Parts: sequence; structure tokens; C-alpha cells
Amino acid sequence: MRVGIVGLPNVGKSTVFNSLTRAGAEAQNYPFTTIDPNLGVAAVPDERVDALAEVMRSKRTVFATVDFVDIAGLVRGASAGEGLGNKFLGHIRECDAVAHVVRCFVDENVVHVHGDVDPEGDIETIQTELLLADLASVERRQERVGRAAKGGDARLRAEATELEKLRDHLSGGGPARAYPASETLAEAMSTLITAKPTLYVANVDEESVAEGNSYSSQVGKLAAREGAEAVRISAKLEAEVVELPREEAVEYLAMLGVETTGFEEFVRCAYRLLGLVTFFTSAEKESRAWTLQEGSTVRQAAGRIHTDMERGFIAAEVGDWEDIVDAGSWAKAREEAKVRLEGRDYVVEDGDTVLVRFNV
Ligand SMILES: Nc1nc2c(ncn2[C@@H]2O[C@H](COP(=O)(O)OP(=O)(O)OP(=O)(O)O)[C@@H](O)[C@H]2O)c(=O)[nH]1
Ligand SMILES: [Mg+2]
Repeated sequence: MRVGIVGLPNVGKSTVFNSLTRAGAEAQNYPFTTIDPNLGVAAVPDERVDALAEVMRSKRTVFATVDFVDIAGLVRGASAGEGLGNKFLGHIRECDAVAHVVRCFVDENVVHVHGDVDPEGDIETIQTELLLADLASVERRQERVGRAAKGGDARLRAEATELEKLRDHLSGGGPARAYPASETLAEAMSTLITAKPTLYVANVDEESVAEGNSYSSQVGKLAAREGAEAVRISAKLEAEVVELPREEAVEYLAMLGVETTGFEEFVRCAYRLLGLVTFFTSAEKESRAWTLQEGSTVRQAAGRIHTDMERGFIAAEVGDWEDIVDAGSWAKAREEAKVRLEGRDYVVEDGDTVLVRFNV
């Protein structure tokens, strides 16, 4: 999974990026600190795989990962060439989801490029720029498809007609994700930024992490209205916490009244948005978390682990991670009837621990 981070300049995008990836990108108190995009990988913290690794005495613990792209801030008029961000939107087009960082912290020492802290106005500015960028890309495609459709190809003609309707929808201010999905537009849609699932990240002061503030509740309401998700994090706090060992981090966060790091919440939301589930494999060699599209069968899950396992799939032993941890081993779990033998069409659920039987 790849997530692109967007937002106004100087709102904390790179600080968020660093707290997620520990990549150490430059984050400074002036707009347009980031010019060239930062790329980083974050391991998804998951206490379930930690618990499995512990009881199985696994030599290795492997977490699922998420790729992040942090680009230059967007400003009003970006689509017309203002600022820098627009040049880098291509990187966001290649992502599966968009994280939109919104400034919800008050700090008079940190410049806000459009004046005051104003989540609603900021979101509107960014949305408009993203819409305009999508509009331009649809128009470019219209030209190309229109020219090609002159050859008489029925599929291209159908796409040209659909593109015209999509263009009207975008110019009316509607994001592409609100436009009905269709086979004809699938390729065009895959490059549109406003078609991607969006997660708002309300960047609050550390005092507001537990309860939120009036700004973050504005973001929450806006997200709810458009069926998007919102998470509240304090990028500055996260960037500090990420330097600490996990237990100390948890303790420190508990002192501030929060149970998980903002990142954990962020990933949970992103998984929900993208319809992803996690399953586990666990043995002495390693315990590992795997990401899978919701609704996938256990045979497809086996294919994530190794193509041979999918090809030679016979059956899989499946148990809920918590039952496996309670039992302490596969043998014990079998004895206690905590695992079931499932065939190829079994649909994997979040939290399933899987042992594949295969033969090639
Ligand atoms: N007080 C406070 N300052 C923050 C917070 N998050 C980020 N900052 C500060 O805001 C400034 C900008 O942070 P960056 O992460 O560089 O922001 P950016 O959005 O990547 O900025 P550009 O790359 O210039 O677009 C830095 O001085 C950060 O320390 C926060 O939660 N509270
Ligand atoms: Mg930056």
C-alpha cells in the first residue's frame, strides 16, 4: 500500500512523514521546506503479531509495511502554477490513498501560508487544487481518446462520452470518488487524485491529542460529511515518540491520556478505507503480518506468501490469533480444537492465523 501525503505548506506534512517512517526528512519552520518528494517505508505496529511471536518463540517478527510519499505543499492557484506542489502531484497519482494533513495546532511562531488556522478553508483550498489537477488530466485524456475514437472504435466512443460527463461532474466541484464507478472509466479513474480514498489527518498540539480541539472537530465533521475518515495526531509529539522504545512510548502516551500512537490509528483507518485485512503466519522461524484485500480466499492468501503455496494449495489450518496465543502452539491449538481445517474457498477474516498445507 502506498499513501501520498498532501496539504498546505508548513502544516507538518514532513513531520508526520518522519513520525511514520523514521526517515528523517527535513522539516523546518518555513513554507516549501520540502521540494523534492520524500519516499519512506513504515512498518505497521501490530501487537497481535508481537504476541504470536512471543508464544511461538519466533526468531523473527515481520510487520506489514506501508509506503509513504511526502511532497511539497500545495497553495491556492497551484494548478495554475503557483508554488511548487503541483509539479509533484504525479507522485500522488501513483498512490492507493491520500492522507491530507490539516493544521489544527496554534503556534504563532509557525507561519500559516494563508493567514490563520482555518481547517475548513485549508481543506477547501487543497480540494480545489486537486480537483483542478484532475480536471486538467481528464481534459488531456479527452483529447487523446477523442482523437482515437475517430477511428470508429465503439469502446473509445463510449469512453469519450463518459469522460465528458465526468468532466462536468468535476467542474461542478464533485470529487471523482463521488462519481459512479464503471468499467469504461476504470483506467481514467485510476490516475485521478480525487478518486482515491482520502484520510484527513488533523495535526493538533500535544495537549489536544487526547480530547481534540475545536479545529480537529471541524475536520472530523467535514470528513463525516463526505464519507471520508479522519484521525487526530500530534505530529510533533509523534516525531518525539518514534525515537523511544515501544514500551516507553506507550507509557509516555498513557501519561497524555492516549492509548495508541497516532500512527496505529492512522493505519487502522487506512485499512478500513482500502478494504484491507491482516492475517498472520506464525512458527518458530518467523511470525508475520500480511495484508490482504477483504473478501480474499485463503488460497489467495497462500499466494501472498508464496506462489507455490497457491498453486499446490490443499487446505489450510485457520485459527483466530488470540486463540493461537492462548493455546501457545499449533499442536495445543489443534488439541483444544481452536483451529479449523478450511478449503480453498474460505474467505479470510482479519486476525486469522493461517498454516497452509500444499504440495508442488
Ligand atoms: N507547535 C507545533 N508545531 C508543529 C506541529 N507539527 C509541525 N510543526 C512545525 O511546523 C513546521 C513545519 O513542519 P513541516 O513538517 O516541515 O511542514 P510541511 O507541511 O512538510 O512543510 P513544507 O514542506 O514546507 O510544505 C516545523 O517547524 C514543525 O516543527 C505541531 O503539531 N505543533
Ligand atoms: Mg515538508
